[in-house]
Amino acid sequence: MHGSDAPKLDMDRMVDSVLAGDRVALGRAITLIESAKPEDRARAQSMLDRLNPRTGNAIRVGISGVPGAGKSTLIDQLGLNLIAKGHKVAVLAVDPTSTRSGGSILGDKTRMGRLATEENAFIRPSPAGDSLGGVTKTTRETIALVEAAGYDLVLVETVGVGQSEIAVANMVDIFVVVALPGAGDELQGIKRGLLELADIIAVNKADGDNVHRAERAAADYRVALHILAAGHPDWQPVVLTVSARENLGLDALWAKIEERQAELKASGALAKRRSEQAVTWMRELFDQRLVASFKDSRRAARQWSELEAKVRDGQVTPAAAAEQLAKLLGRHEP
Ligand SMILES: Nc1nc2c(ncn2[C@@H]2O[C@H](COP(=O)(O)OP(=O)(O)OP(=O)(O)O)[C@@H](O)[C@H]2O)c(=O)[nH]1
Ligand SMILES: [Mg+2]
Repeated sequence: MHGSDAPKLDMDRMVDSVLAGDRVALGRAITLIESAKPEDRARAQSMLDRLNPRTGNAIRVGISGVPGAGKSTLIDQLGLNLIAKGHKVAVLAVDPTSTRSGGSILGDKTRMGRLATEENAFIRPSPAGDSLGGVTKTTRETIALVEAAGYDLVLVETVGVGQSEIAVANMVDIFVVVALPGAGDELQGIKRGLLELADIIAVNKADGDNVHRAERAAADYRVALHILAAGHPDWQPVVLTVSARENLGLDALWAKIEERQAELKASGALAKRRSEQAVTWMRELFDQRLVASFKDSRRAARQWSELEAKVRDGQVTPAAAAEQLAKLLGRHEP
């Protein structure tokens, strides 16, 4: 065997093992796509290209909600229920704050402790210390990998307090917002922007003394959504009450998810949504690449930091600075 064949054979083996559902290979493949080294990026891209025909077969569900709403507990229980029905469940996270807050969304493994030990579950925390753009890229590519590995349900957890929920909404088929019980019109701190992304709102912790409050919160959400959804005939969000801890209402939640997915598929909306997502994704990647290669140019980098300082001091307006930088794009120099 020639030495130069080794990387190719290595890649063949990795692709075959991922397709065979080998968890170790899947873990290695994800590590490869998380890598920022240029040589790894080329290998990652060729791996993704080869796996591409075997992707797209999962139901992709985003799970968002304020901190403490019970997202992880819900994913743990729902995941177990679905594994019992014969599904293979992958759980990913989009959490660009994981280093700042000192713990990843899934770092607290106890909340998914039961699912984590299941043969047919694959849990991958958000890569630490990356920007939202970086985490988004990794998560999208990881969705493709787990689909190629035979997982038929992908759950993506994210906290609904920043931009990450929009990033997640742009990579899933169905977006679920986990809400807390509690009456009152402030709707427990959930931003309108988050509600507008929701296909399903699951008011969680509908157990013990909370049952009544959860029902009232659900009624409040129905009213709020009814108003928000006016003028959007394609958007018909539903509200359910569940208890992740007591495993109540989760079958109904799953039935809704499956029903929605089936409707989307039958009407062609799913294919449309996914191709729109692909185009948006291409644009985002291009923007990222453009900015990165621009900053790689020494002259541009120098100008960039000088102008940034001037904008900070108020010497130059942001618009004028952007205009000056854009002019550099027309010139070709290292
Ligand atoms: N009573 C009750 N408590 C619950 C339920 N689901 C979750 N909890 C509790 O709520 C707390 C937060 O649960 P998590 O699942 O970690 O919530 P999360 O939304 O994933 O939180 P972050 O990842 O920190 O944003 C924990 O103490 C859970 O035990 C439920 O259905 N009923
Ligand atoms: Mg969590």
